Order: sequence, then structure tokens, then C-alpha cells
Amino acid sequence: MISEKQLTHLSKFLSLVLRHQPETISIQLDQNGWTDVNELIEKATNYGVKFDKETLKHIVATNSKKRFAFNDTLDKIRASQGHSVDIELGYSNQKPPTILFHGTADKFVQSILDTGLEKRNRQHVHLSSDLETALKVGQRHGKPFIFKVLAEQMYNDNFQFYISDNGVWLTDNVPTKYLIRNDE
Ligand code: HQG
Repeated sequence: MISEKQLTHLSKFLSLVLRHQPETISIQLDQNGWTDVNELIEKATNYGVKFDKETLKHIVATNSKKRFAFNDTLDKIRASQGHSVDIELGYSNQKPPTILFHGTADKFVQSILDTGLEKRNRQHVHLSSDLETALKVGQRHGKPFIFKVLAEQMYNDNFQFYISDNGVWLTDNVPTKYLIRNDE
């Protein structure tokens, strides 16, 4: 049986190659972010990271954030969001809840108030429908700070919103006028 620690390690490795640096193991993502499962396993093995399709299925099914998804025929896999590489996830524009949350760190607050939320290295700004998730996301960067995003108002002003297969809300940018400090 594979340990929790090994599963976490593998999940991080998959995030690296399926979101950011497929070239690390010489795989390519297609325009929608998919890569062939057998090729992924083979190239990862050549790179020194060994796993089989059953383990991959286990990760897709049990990963805490459901970060990865198979296609219908289970021969392709992709990350559901979080990419820095330029791909088209193909989600359609959807009306978001009235308020969404963005978790960040204290040290970024002033800059965010100056320029709004930007996608930085990723393809989208990431938002969540619950405060708890936003807190966890913020904690990754330092002392967490939460912004409320006036998402429905943005949508009515013709900003596009997408929800990923694993429930993360995505948009291109959030201008300052749609941001409310959660401590206000
Ligand atoms: C900040 C994880 C200064 C932004 C999470 C964030 C998420 C600014 C950082 C997903 C800024 C980028 C994404 C501005 C934005 N000035 N800082 N104008 N605009 N920022 O990691 O949202 O666990 O690229 O606030 O759960 O933290 O990997 O984005 O702090 O869903 O599956 O720039 O990654 O998913 O950081 O996280 P990131 P994020 P996984």
C-alpha cells in the first residue's frame, strides 16, 4: 500500500508536470491541458518517479482538492485548474454567487488595493465560495488576509466567471472597486 506521504509527494509532482512544467519529464499537454496517461506513466518512470495507473486512479478519486481529472475513456488526465502554462480549460461562463472569497497574505494587501487582483503566474485569479478555503489558500503565502469579491456585480458588468471541475471559481482579474476587505 502506498503511504499518505507518498501520495502527497506524487500529487505535488503531478501538479508540477500537469500545471507548470510538463517539459520536466518531456511530456506535452494538448490545447485543453490533457496528456496521455500511459505516456505520463512511462516518462515519469524514466525520470525516476514510479507509479501505475491504479495509483493514478486512486489519486484522482481521493485527492483532497480533486485537483486532477480523467477524460471519459480514462486514457487522458489533466489538472482541473491552477495552470501557469497557457491552455484552454474549456469551462463556460457562469453566473457566480453574489460574493466569492480570495485568500491572500498580509504582505500583498497594499499592492492588491493598488492594482486589483491579478492572475500573476497562473492563467486565472482563483476564488472560492467559502471563507475557510480562502483562509487555507492565504496561509500558503504568509499571514492570511481575506478579500470579499463582488462577483455577481462583476458578472453583471460583463466579466467572465468559470467554475472548474473541482469547484474553484476562476476569473481573469478583479479590479479594486469589486474588492471588500473582509476586516471592514
Ligand atoms: C497575489 C492552490 C500583489 C494573490 C489554491 C496570491 C488556489 C497579488 C498570489 C490556487 C496581486 C498568487 C491558486 C497584486 C494577486 N499584488 N499580489 N495585484 N494580485 N496577488 O499561488 O490564488 O492547492 O498563483 O493574492 O488552492 O494563492 O495548488 O494563487 O496570493 O486554488 O491545488 O498573488 O492554488 O491550489 O499566488 O492560489 P498563486 P493563489 P492547489
